[in-house]
Parts: sequence; structure tokens; C-alpha cells
Amino acid sequence: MKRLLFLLLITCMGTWCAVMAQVKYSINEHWLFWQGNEKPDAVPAEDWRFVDLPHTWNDRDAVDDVPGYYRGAGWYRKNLRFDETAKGKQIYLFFEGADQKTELYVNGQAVATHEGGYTMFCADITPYVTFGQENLLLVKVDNSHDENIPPLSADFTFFGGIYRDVYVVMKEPVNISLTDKASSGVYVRTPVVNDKEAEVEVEVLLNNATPQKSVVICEQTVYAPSGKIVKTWQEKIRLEAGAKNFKSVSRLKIQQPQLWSPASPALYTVKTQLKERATGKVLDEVVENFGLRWFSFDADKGFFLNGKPLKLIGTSRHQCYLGKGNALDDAIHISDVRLLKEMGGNFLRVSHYPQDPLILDMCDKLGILTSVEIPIVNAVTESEKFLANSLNMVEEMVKQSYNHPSVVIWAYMNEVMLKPPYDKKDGRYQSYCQEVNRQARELEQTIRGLDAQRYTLIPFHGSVSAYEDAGLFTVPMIVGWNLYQGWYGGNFDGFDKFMLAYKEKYPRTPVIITEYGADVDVRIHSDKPERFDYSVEYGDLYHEHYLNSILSMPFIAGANIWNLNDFHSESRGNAVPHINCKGITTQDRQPKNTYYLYKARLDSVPFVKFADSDWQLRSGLLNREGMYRQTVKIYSNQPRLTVLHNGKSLGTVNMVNGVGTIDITPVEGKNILLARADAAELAGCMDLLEFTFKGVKWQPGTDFTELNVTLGSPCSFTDVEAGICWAPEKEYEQGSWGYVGGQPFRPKTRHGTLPASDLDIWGTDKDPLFQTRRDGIEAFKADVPDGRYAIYLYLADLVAAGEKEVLPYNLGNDAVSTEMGTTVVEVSVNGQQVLPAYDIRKEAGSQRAVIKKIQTDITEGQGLNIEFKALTGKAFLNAIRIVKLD
Ligand code: GCB
Ligand code: CA
Repeated sequence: MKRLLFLLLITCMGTWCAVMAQVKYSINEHWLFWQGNEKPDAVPAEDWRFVDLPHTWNDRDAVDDVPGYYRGAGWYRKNLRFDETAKGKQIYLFFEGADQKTELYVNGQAVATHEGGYTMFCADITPYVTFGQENLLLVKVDNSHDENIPPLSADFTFFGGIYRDVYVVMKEPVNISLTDKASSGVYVRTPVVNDKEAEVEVEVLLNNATPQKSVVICEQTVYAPSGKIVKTWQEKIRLEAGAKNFKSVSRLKIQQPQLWSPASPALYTVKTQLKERATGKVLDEVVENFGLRWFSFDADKGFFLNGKPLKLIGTSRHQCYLGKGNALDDAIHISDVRLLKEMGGNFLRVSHYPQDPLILDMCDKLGILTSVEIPIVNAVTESEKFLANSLNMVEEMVKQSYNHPSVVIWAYMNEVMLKPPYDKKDGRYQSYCQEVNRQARELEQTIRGLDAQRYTLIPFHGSVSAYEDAGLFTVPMIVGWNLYQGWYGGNFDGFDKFMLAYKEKYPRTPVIITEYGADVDVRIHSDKPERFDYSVEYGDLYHEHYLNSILSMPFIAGANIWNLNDFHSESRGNAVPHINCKGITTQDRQPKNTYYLYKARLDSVPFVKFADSDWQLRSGLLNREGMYRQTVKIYSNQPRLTVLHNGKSLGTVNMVNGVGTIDITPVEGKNILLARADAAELAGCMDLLEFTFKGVKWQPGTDFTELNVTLGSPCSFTDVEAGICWAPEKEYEQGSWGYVGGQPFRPKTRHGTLPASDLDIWGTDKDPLFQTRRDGIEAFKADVPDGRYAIYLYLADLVAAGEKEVLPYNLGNDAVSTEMGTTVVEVSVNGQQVLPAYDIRKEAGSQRAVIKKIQTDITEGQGLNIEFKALTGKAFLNAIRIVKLD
């Protein structure tokens, strides 16, 4: 749409088109902004600051060390000038999105309000404008919690602000309506499509804001994907004075239609021109794309597009980015969809809310099928106002995205039974379930009434009984499952068992896996991966299993990985606080291994990619003999590859389900691996992997420089900035290095324990170094050579500093806060006290990173013996760094 409008503007500037039917331009720059709840009449000029849109006021406080983020009002102010030539025109302000409640004032007068942070809205400001002088726009945006505006709670950050584009639109008073829920005013339906012909229905909404009747010609021109005109037709229409959203519907048939599909996303275009009958003057013009395709979901066989089965595989997506919150430039929306296409994905769940209009434009263009939803998440409020807002959002969503051929599903109520306000035993639970059911039915009915061409869907979390309680299995046309077996609990096989059991119980409803995923912090690697360790290896295993299972069950029509990108969720702790790391790309869209796993299985263009190409600094514990083996993984859609290590052939690797593995012996320093497909016609199908290996010797020799160890963890952690790769701990043995005594700290949850603390550790962004530790440690010893040393003891008290929020979407995996008591410890190095009676909580408080640096000289081959003696509680150590200074 945006692209088309731009093209339209450009072409209209040419000489062949003398009339500017409508004008639309962005007004993103140079707004004055002030944050505060009261009306800013008395706020002095110097307290306002200039901002450009897209803008959010939460880009920083949603990722800082202070729990929570500002949820309140922000005010935007801007002068706008309309000269005399604009007189007589209809003037609109068009907002692509502001989170979440907006009030618009023009020249001090209240013009419009909008509730909901994710849909577009449009206000007619004509009566409030003065021509030939500056007009003051004032916009209040408020992202406070509002029990009547969904979402009530969710696992993502509700960034406040005008975070999408704002436009001025000028139209003639007789025009194509912009005020039917901010849609384009043109709705294109394709009631019949098959190989031979298609029937297209175009509905246009017309306004006449003049006091006289107007006779107009509505001219439609349909263009084929090639740009050739398919047909032009006209209709004469009498518009009564003051007519609003007058409906004109026309139909045409297209023979031998060019079908839209992922392989060939052919787009037709309809240009609707409104002309004054008497003069032929073009009053308005709207250009919309549409596609010709037919589709269906089958409970046994899955999805069919244009009569052929098509397994839908792709991702969900959140609209945020590293350092920017949700205030993204168009370029990121565009490249995100490209990223999915390049992976071989053909399916996008636009979740948990409608997104920038460019997302669907891009899906149309690249051939990606979509499911779009309104942001009811976790629960509903039992109020008419909540339902009315939800219904309004549904209407906005459907009308605003009606023409996109990519859209095949409208969805609502994500995991709505995750957080019911009442316990099952509470008498009110029953009536809450009934209310959820009532609201669901109303939403369902409304969607079907607005659009009979698409399917409907509700995504459930993995509890069949909860959705039976609410009677939701019979409401939507498709059931969506958000499943995390092997992440939030259980094991990978649990996924297969769950789906087979579901299929047996509900054999007749089509089904999609609307979510599945595992958190990965690319800095963490493990030889003993386990759930919640955030390791790359665990995420790999998770997705390898799920992808195979999903592909092997034909009744699963489609699946959306949770998520395309790591995304903001302010209240989360864990390895990357404030971020949900289930993305198959990072917050700045660097692909993780899993992205390439999917590409290897889904993309047909010959491709090879080493896993872990971002892991450029690696270490490993050498054995006594100085040897270390590492398994290197390769993704490819080729059956076999030849692999070379530092120029030497390692032979052939066979791919199994897109993955090949080979064991190598890394050399100290630079390692270069090459993998290539051998066939001559695939000459370019190769990849290089380069990394630096720093082996950690079992026996520190005379060439010792440094030792970096994480305690209480089998994981390694790479700190790229500092150029340090932290090795996992081991027990001390004579002649070597390691801990003496104690055990790994494993916080308790409702179901078991976690491998690391889930607290946000303040004062650091290397949280994983502080989230694991060895409790009850007696000593850390290293038989290092004589010399001068710096020792860094990494310490953190892992008790929540305040009230810790229980995250419902963690499904019982929140660490249960247990008071561990204070620790007062005495630390000595080689018998000399270096830290007397140290109480970390007194010095730094809980949940805070502390690094104690101690310098020491080692002489007479005594090695290093750091002893911890608890005076109160248990001694602990989170990580240790030992550096030889001379
Ligand atoms: C879910 C939710 C989604 C969360 C996700 C998770 O089921 O629908 O909003 O982000 O799980 O990562 O826990
Ligand atoms: Ca904060």
C-alpha cells in the first residue's frame, strides 16, 4: 500500500496527470514531546524536547536495571500549516498506530480518541483547521494499564508512544471513504477462484461532504500482474448531500487467472477513480493490490492452496528491535519479512496484534501466508467495555487488512485461559468460563460477518481441560496450539504424544501449532544441554525434534516457530533480562543456528552453512594429554559435503534431515573450516567457518596467561567485547586447577529446579556469569607458575531484592524465592587474608554483580589456593578470572 501510494504520488507529479486526486504525506519529523499525565498547558517550553516518529518513551526504561517501565501519558505537539489552496478539502490525520489510548486535539479542541495500541485510525480534522496559518496539533498517548483495553497482560513489553507513521491526507469533499475504520474504502473479494476463472467483487465506500447532491462516475481498472489492463468499467452514482460510506459494489470475471502462491505471488491491482460526472475531474483515487487464490484447511490432510497441499511453516513475529523498542523504521519491517522468505518460510503469524501495514504488503509480495490477530492475551475482563473494544479491534483488523491475499486466518484470544482471575475451586471460575465463551462467540460471529472468505482461529496453551471448561473447542474454525514440551516442562516426546492424543479426541477440527520454541542466548554453549540453560545446543535439539515431528504429522496444517526474533518482555529475568530469547534470530536479527536448520529443510536453493558462525572465540578443556575434540555442525539441503580443516580434508559428511556433524581437533589459535557440495554445477555452494580456539590446559604450564571459569555450571560463556571465553568448572586435581567442595546452586521452582538463577542481575549485562554459582565452596585452586597475578572474584547474592513477579507464561518455572540467609565470608589467598568478614548483601545488596579484584604474588612454586571460610551462611563463588600480570 505505502509503496503504491508513493508510486502514485510520483506518477501524479508527472505532467500526464494534471489532477492530484488525493494527497498523502507523512508528518513524522520534529514533534515536541513531553512525558507526564496532566495536560501540559503550563509546562514550560524548555521541558519539551524534539522527537521524530516512530517514537516510544520506553526504549530505555524497558531494558534498564530498574524493575518496571513508565506506563502513563506522553504528549506530542506540532504545528501544521495548510494554505488557502487547501480550503474546501477534507483533511484527515492518519495514524498507523499509537500505544495504546490516543486523544487528538487541534487548536485546543478535542477531535478524536482511539483505544488500542496496534490498529490504525484516522480522524477528520477539517472543521478544526484554520487555513493560511499554523494549526496546533496536540496528541495525548497513554499506555497505562486499562482493564477495558486488551492486552491486559502478556509476555511482551507494551511500549508507549506514537510508534508508527502519521500522515496528513487531503481529499475532495466527495471522496472514497477513509473513515470506515481507517480502511482504504475499497474492499476486494474473490468469491470464486479456480484454474479457469475468477470472480472479483469490488466494494467502494463513497462520501459526499458537500451540502449538494453529487453525480459521480466510479471507474475501476483492473491490472494483471504484468501491468496490462484486464478490464475497465464505470458506474454512474448519485451521492446524496452528506452521504457517508455509500456502498457501490461491482463484479468482474477474470479468465485464466494468474494464481497467487508462495512460489509465484502474482498480484493484481485495482485502481478505483472517482470522477465528477459533469467535468470528468478526478476527485479521488485508491489503488489496491489483490491476489487470486483459493484455499482450505482439512482436519486430516492440512492446508491446501489452489487445490494442492502445502505445509505451512514459518514463524511468529514481534515488532521490536535492539535499542529501539517498537519504534521501527519501515526498513526493518521489510527486512524481517525477507528474512522469513529467505529461510524458506511460507507462513507468518502476525502476533499478538496487527502490525505495521508493510508487513502484510511484504507478505503479499513475497508469497507468505499469514494469520493476523487482535491482542487479547492471557485473560479477558468481564465487562461490556472490554468486549466492545475487542469487537472494535476485530473490525479494524479485518477492514484494514481485508484485501491482502496473504491473509488466510483471523485469530483472537491467545491463551485466554492461561491466567483466569479465579481458582478452579472458586465459584466464580464457572461464570468466568461462560463469559470467555460468550465473548469468543461474539468475536467469532463478528469476524465471520465481516469476512466470509477466511478461517478463524484461537491459539490455546497446552491445557486441553482449560479450553474445555470455556467451551472453546467448538468456536473457531481452526484450533491453534502453543506447545512447549521440553521447555517449560516434560520432554520433547511430550509434544508428539500431546498432538496424537488431541487428534484422537478432536479429530474433526483443523489444527496449527501456533507456537513452539526454546530460549537461546548465543553466548552460552554446553556439552550437557538442559532446558532453561539458554544454551545454543539445547535450542538446536529442541527445534530438530519439533521440526521432524511437525513434518511427519500430516494433520498438522501449519506451524509457527515462536519467534522470528528475540523480543522485549520487560519483567523477564534469565540470561538476557527483559528479553524473551526464543527468536531464531537475535534482537538485531542475526540468525541463530535454528534459522539455518529451517533453511536447510525448507529452502530449495542449494545452500551450506556452518552452525555457530557467530561463536568466533571458543575454548575447551584440554585433557591431561593436551587433546580436545569438538563437534562441528553443518546445515545444508545437499545430501553430502566435503569438509576441510585448515586446508586438510576431513572427508565427506552426510546430511541427515538437513544436519551433518563432524568431530575436529581444533588447533590453538585460528581454525578455518570449509564445507562444500562437490557437484560441479554447485561450485558456489560452500561455506567457511573461522574461529579462534583457546584451549584451557589441564595443567597450567609456564606459558600460563589466564584462566576464566564459570562456577556451578557446565556451560561456557563467550564475552566477545572482552575477548574472553569462560570455561565451565571442574573439580581440582593435583597439578591442575578447579574448585574444592560445594555444589551448583539450582533455584527451586514449582516443578523442580533451574540450572541458573532467573533474576536480572543489576550492574552487568553479562548476567549468566552471575546467575550460576557454587555454594559451599571451600577453595579454588590453580597450580599456576610463580608470578604476579590479578584475581577477580565474581559474586552475586541470588535472592530477589524485592517482591518478585510470578510470570504466568513461565508455567511454574519461576524460581521460588527462598531466603538463603546472609553470607559473611573470609577469603584468603595462600594463607593470607584478602577479604575479611565480607558481607555482600551489606555492601551491594542482593541481585547485584560484584567483582572483587585482588592482586597477589606467587613464589616458590606454591601455586594459587583461594580459600573461602563462611562466618555466617554458606560461602559461594559465581565465576573466577585469574590473570598473570607479568
Ligand atoms: C506463549 C505466549 C507467548 C509467550 C511464549 C513464551 O505461549 O503465547 O506470548 O511469549 O509463550 O515464550 O513463553
Ligand atoms: Ca525498567
